[in-house]
Amino acid sequence: MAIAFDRDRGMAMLSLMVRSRLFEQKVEALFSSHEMHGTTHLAIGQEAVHAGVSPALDPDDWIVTTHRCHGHTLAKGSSVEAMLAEFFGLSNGLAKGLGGSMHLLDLEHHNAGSSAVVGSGVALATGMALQLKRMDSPNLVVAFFGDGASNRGIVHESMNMASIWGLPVLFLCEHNLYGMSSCADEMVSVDSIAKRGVAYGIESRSVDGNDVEVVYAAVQDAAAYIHKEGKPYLLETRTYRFSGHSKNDQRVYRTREEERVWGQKDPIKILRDRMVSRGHLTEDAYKRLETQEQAVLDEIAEQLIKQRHELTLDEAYSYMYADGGNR
Ligand SMILES: Cc1ncc(C[n+]2csc(CCOP(=O)(O)OP(=O)(O)O)c2C)c(N)n1
Repeated sequence: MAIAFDRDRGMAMLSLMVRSRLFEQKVEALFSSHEMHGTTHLAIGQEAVHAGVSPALDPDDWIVTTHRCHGHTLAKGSSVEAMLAEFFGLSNGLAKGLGGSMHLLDLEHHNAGSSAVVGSGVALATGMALQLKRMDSPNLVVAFFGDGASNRGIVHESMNMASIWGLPVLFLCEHNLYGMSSCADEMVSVDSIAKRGVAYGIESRSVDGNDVEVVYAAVQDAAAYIHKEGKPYLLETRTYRFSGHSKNDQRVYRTREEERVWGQKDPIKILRDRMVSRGHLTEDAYKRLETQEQAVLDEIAEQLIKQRHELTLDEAYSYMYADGGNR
């Protein structure tokens, strides 16, 4: 069952989704203009999943994200500045500039980070949930993963263990139809990844991942189940990444028509239109919101560009080892 956000919650969620979209568009522009280096994975189009998960949970619940982690990290409370600083390789970045776009972690905000090894975060989250249970903690861990990752052995092993040990894990599948260039229809043995929960005795459900009110309510229901039953839960969110898999992806494996159809289900547009029809927002107020978010983002990026410098090996060692690497 979806819930209807009141005006304040709706504005908070819309702001978060717009910030996430503009952040990623900015990152894309900075990579294209070679202001930023390395690679990046954008989740433009998947903002309703990001906004619908962490804000629906207790701030002390943990998340373990994926290589496509910008939106999850913003939604968990990290600052735009600390994230962008990380992308620029600066020591005030979330991983002291050593990780870049794919390795964001923020322990202060209960974000245990992400890894480039697809599916590996699910095992980390399951281990964390075991420790939370041993500590009698009231909190849970969200294990984000994609449709592609759902085929990995480590994900299946983690679900089995979480089930037999009754661990507080919310397995959160972000089904965006593709794993790199592979369409899930050809790569996943079931038409809904939620069905895989049955094999492990895990309660599961599939919901519209482009509707933030639906995701938010489903996450709250899942958390209530985890706490009441002392068991994990698998939630599949069906969505679509408008962007390519990573930098320079020309998206030759799918049609522009498919993109157009999904474009009509833009998660930001869905919430915006709903708020306008409820009398909670005007078109002008929406434009002001976008303009303000863009101005803040541009200002932060401009300041950070001025701070850029080459990280020396000595600096890197001093961040990585307590004794500076003893070199
Ligand atoms: C263990 C492992 N195998 C393969 C890759 C290469 N790889 C990077 S992203 C990706 C696709 C992952 O798809 P999915 O889990 O659906 O997440 P999405 O990229 O759609 O968010 C693959 C295969 C990797 N990084 N790690």
